[in-house]
Amino acid sequence: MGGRLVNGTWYAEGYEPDADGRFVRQSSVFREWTRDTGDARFRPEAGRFHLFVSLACPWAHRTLIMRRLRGLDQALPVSVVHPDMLDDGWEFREFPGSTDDPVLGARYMREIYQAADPEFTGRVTVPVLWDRREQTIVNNESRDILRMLDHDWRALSPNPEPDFAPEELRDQIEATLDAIYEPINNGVYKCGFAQSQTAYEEAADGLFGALAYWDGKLAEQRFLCGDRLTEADICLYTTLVRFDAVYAVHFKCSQNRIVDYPNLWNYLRDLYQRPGFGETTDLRHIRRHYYVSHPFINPTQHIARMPDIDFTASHDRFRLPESA
Ligand SMILES: N[C@@H](CCC(=O)N[C@@H](CS)C(=O)NCC(=O)O)C(=O)O
Repeated sequence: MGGRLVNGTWYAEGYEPDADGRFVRQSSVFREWTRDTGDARFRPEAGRFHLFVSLACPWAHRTLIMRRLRGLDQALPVSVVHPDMLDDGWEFREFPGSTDDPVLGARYMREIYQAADPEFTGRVTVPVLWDRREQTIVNNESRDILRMLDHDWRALSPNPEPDFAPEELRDQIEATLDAIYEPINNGVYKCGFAQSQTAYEEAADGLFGALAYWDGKLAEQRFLCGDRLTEADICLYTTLVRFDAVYAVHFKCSQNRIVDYPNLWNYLRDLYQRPGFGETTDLRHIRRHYYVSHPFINPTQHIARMPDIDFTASHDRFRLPESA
């Protein structure tokens, strides 16, 4: 469930829908940028910055994939919150795969926001990119952090290539990121958190319409933007890999499962089996987080069984061309 800081004070509270019962996601507030130029305020440097994530969260997961693809594990340390997000919001507490906070020694993620801005108003979300030098949050928007790690951290990266948002595909990548965001990435939440039947139907129509569209596209091309793996694939992956285990049940995204879409399902296995993807996917954190953290939609907090699906099974995507 989580809560909200109001002028720096914490209140446990759920999500306020719009007048028609629709889930409304707040916009990210910290939007500074790390730049690799001599005069930059936030210049990438090994050990200066710190990434706060949840392994359950699809937004944070995007940044973990790029961090791994760029081999930034040493240069950009990470802290992982406990999967439960209840009245105190995200916490640093013992759980397999979770860590403490070596930066501020915080017990709660909200302390990181309070340290950045004692008067902060808003929800306490992950991912967060923290600057140890200025003791502040640089950015808490996954799409920005993904782009920064892709483009602005190359000098620190043992694998600076390929570019996952190359100039010649940039407009198409931005358009694709926008196209999948509302109906799919945010759409699963809009299904799950809808507070009226109409709001739910609207979200489900958008979601399953978009899944059918991309399943059709992926019949003829290996990736969302053609024959190159891009940031758009990373952003779709983190929703798809959670879908059958969680969203189909917990968020009532029940019309079809991903395994029912031949191209999406093969595409998902293709991505899972690449470096950076499967290895950053923690279904234990994912399943525990969702089923436990939203008692208003799952009051028993029981964790539904893992469906019998195998992300490591062979796939048919090699039939489609891929360029590096
Ligand atoms: N627009 C943000 C969204 C991040 C976000 O909403 N993260 C969720 C976890 S999946 C969160 O921390 N929610 C806490 C809350 O809403 O209280 C991004 O993409 O980084």
